[in-house]
This record gives sequence, C-alpha cells and structure tokens, in this order.
Amino acid sequence: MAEETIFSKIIRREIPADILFQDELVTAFRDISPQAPTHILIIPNHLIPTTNDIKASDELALGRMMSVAAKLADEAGIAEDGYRLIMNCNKHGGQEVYHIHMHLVGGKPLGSMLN
Ligand code: IU
Repeated sequence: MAEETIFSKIIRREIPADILFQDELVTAFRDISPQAPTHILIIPNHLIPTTNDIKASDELALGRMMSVAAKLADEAGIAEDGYRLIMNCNKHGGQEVYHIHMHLVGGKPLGSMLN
C-alpha cells in the first residue's frame, strides 16, 4: 500500500491550497512554487504514486486530467499562445511528490528544453 502524500491532504482540504477545480475524479490547484505565470497541478483524487503505476482502471481519471488541463488553460488565457503539460517520474524525471501530477505551465515562452 503506497503512502499518502501531502496531495491527499490538499484533496481532502485538510491543508490549504488554491484549488481551481475539483470533481469526483481529479483536483487542480496552483503550484506553491510557480515556475511560470501560470503553473497549475492536476492530480487524480486517488493515489497513484508514479506514472509506472498507472493501470487501465485509472484511464477515466487520467483522461479527466487532460480535459481539465485544456479547460484551465483556456480559463487562464494561455490556450492560444500555448503551454506545456509535464509529468515527472521517479529520480531521473525529477519527481518530488509521489502522487502523480500533471504540471500545466504557461504564460511565457518556455524555450526549447523539455524540462
Ligand atoms: P514534481 O514533478 O514532483 O517535481 O513536482 C512537485 C511540485 O509540487 C513542485 O512544483 C512543487 O512546487 C509542488 N508542490 C506544491 O504545489 N505544494 C506542496 O505542498 C508541495 C509541492 I510538498
């Protein structure tokens, strides 16, 4: 059984976060340490530690993460200029929190690097 992270407490609203969207499958909130004018994290409400752990039964939540990213990018006014969606996995990927999350980053040119 994987250990909960601080993100589970954010989902349950036990600790404060700037939550922009929440439904039965996913939660989206502003990153506490933004790397760009728009930096939002979109996470499944149930714990999946890394992208290695994604199962077919997670597909509904993963799909919802994508559609919520598109909706929030539109609401943030960054859809036309563009943005980046990033999911980091394990040590080489730079993953710090072991509850999968999609970074929605934009609001400025992001350069040519993938990270
Ligand atoms: P990473 O992909 O695991 O490296 O990203 C973790 C992100 O979670 C990172 O951008 C942190 O700033 C962010 N974060 C947060 O928004 N709120 C928190 O309480 C914690 C981390 I801990």
